[in-house]
Amino acid sequence: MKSESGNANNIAAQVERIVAATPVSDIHTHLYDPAFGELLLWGIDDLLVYHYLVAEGFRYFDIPYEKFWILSKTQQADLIWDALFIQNSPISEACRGVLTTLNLLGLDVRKRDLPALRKWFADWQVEDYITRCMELAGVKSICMTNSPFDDVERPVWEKGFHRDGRFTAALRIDPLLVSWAETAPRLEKWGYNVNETLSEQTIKEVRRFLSDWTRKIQGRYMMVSFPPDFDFPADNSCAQLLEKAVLPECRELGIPMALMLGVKRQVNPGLRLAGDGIGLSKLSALEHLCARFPENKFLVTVLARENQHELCVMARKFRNLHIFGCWWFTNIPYIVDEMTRMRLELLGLSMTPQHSDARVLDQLIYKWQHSRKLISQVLQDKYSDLAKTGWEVSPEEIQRDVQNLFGGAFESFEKRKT
Ligand code: FIX
Ligand code: ZN
Repeated sequence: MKSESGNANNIAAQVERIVAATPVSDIHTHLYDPAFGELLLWGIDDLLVYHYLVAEGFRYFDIPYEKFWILSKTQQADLIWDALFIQNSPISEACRGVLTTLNLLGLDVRKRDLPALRKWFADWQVEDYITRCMELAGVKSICMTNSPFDDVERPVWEKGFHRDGRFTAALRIDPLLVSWAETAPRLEKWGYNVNETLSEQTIKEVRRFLSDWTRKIQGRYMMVSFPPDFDFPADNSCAQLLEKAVLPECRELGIPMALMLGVKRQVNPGLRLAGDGIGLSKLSALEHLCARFPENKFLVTVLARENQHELCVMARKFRNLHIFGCWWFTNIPYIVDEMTRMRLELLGLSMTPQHSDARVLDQLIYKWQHSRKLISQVLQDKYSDLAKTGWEVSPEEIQRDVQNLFGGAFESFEKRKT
């Protein structure tokens, strides 16, 4: 007969093996199909100038912001490398991530030799490198963030291209909801008969815009990020457009609406992309949306740690709410561990614990390596708690559960009729 600790070791090893080997669908990234050319970032310099590292670099730099921004990418990367890896040990999650990535790519990080790293990357072709990164990260599909409001991205869609089947799309509509006054004239220019007042005609045309673009990109969901003060219901264009155009169109197309709540854009504009902050969201707005639109599906992540518990409880009340990912400032081991435990304890397996939010292809490697380790540890604890009651999970059951966490639960949510 096996001892109790022998069984526990066995389960732990099985969970570790299964979590490491199960491919994941990454449901939110800022990566692009290679057809978008320069928009797909990769390589050591892009890893180093990631906005997470820019923000950390400025804790040490003493040059003015503008002096940094006029430097070339290589020069910026040199400064960040020196401040965050050479002058100080690279302990932060974003720094450690660069090293995990390099290490798993088979590079010797001990040498601290940036020119040699650059040489190694220069030998890759992007198509091969995508395959290598996805293999190492165990990622089977990458959902992009696609904005018709991006002047570099839009023409690529308009011209058309042969899709890489590993990349799926999501329609990002922040400007439409967050700054309607500036966005209306753009829609008008693109042939939609709208004006600033939200007349019936305008609503109809906004819906046509959403439908055209969702179909063009084959969007899996529409998405928006909102500041902490987002409210619903409310007497403003954002709430009106959401209620009258966006949600009805999501219903019509049968796709979820993703809400990313709690980002305070540009609290420090000098930092550019690195200058966004955080605030506590008013989740009663989400509660109203879930209750009032049971036929809409909401895919939600919140930025503030202090909002996480309330969000989990809300997902217990509304099955049209699917929570996902440890977004941005919460994607650090300390908080991922806490959030993953809390979500599993409150929701079981009916959620998607992580997305990568990768902006640079190679980041898939570290983001998934780090997340897998944490998710595996939490699952091991949970299954071993079950084992204490006599309930033993089989490898097939573990596999099923992990598949759900790594994209299966999200797919069921997508398919579910409301
Ligand atoms: O709004 C978003 O999708 C955010 O993830 C980004 O805007 C943010 O800059 C980011 O990269 C966070 O990880
Ligand atoms: Zn994002």
